Amino acid sequence: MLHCGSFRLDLSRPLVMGIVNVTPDSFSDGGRHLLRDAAISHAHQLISEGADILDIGGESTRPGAQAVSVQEELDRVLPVIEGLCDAGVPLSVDTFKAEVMRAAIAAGASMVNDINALQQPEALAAVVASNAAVCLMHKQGQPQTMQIEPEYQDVLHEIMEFLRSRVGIVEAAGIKRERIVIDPGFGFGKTVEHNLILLRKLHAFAELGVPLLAGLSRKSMLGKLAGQDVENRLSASLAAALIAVQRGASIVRVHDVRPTCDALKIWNAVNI
Ligand code: 9MG
Repeated sequence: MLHCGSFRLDLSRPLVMGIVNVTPDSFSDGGRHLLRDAAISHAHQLISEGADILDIGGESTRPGAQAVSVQEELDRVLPVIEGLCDAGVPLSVDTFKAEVMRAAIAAGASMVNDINALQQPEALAAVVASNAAVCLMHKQGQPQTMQIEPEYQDVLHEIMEFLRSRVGIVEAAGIKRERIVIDPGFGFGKTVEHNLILLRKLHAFAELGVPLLAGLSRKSMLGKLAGQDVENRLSASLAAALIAVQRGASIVRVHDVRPTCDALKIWNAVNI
């Protein structure tokens, strides 16, 4: 069971985390209210398609994406979280900023998805002071530059040791294991070959004793491998999600919820 605020998520079957990007480029440039309304209606659509968790983010972390201020991020995500807090599924806030974590949790978020693994000052304290779950993700470098020649001696070992250390620190600070999820951070400071090694060896992360989340949906590695632009990566994303689940992922973070749920129904029928 994952303890996620007042929710208890049964991990005996793989869960689907639906992505809700509250960024002007993702929905509309038509102003704050339109952005909020579009994000909320997209979120309801993802719930009707079978999403178990929604991941709501106000700052893109794609390579080269523009950084946004704390206030701008708050203005984007809080109205969406407030509008969805009775939607019946746990809401995760995708942020690495402590101020945004605190406000999002107060508004109803029950999980923090931190690409920075709670390393920013105050981020750890913000989650400790709550009953929210946390996803600790690995990345090398910063989103603006992380894809410029990422380097590892042993990518699997380095990422496992980073996550082992973060789980230890976070647990020692008072966040129980039941609230912790780990994520190798596909595409965050990794070449296609690094990502493939991680996906091939994903089973190894089970050793850390906490659930694993995998985010591969529409990522550029899939584009490179399948020879498809971002609009045409559904098949590759489904293949990647199934491989991740087959190799131990408990949660897959995806854009395309309905097709992923359908694919997982087949997986479940065979495996559960
Ligand atoms: C925000 N975000 C983008 N990609 C991600 C991934 O692979 N994992 C997690 N946890 N968050 C992600």
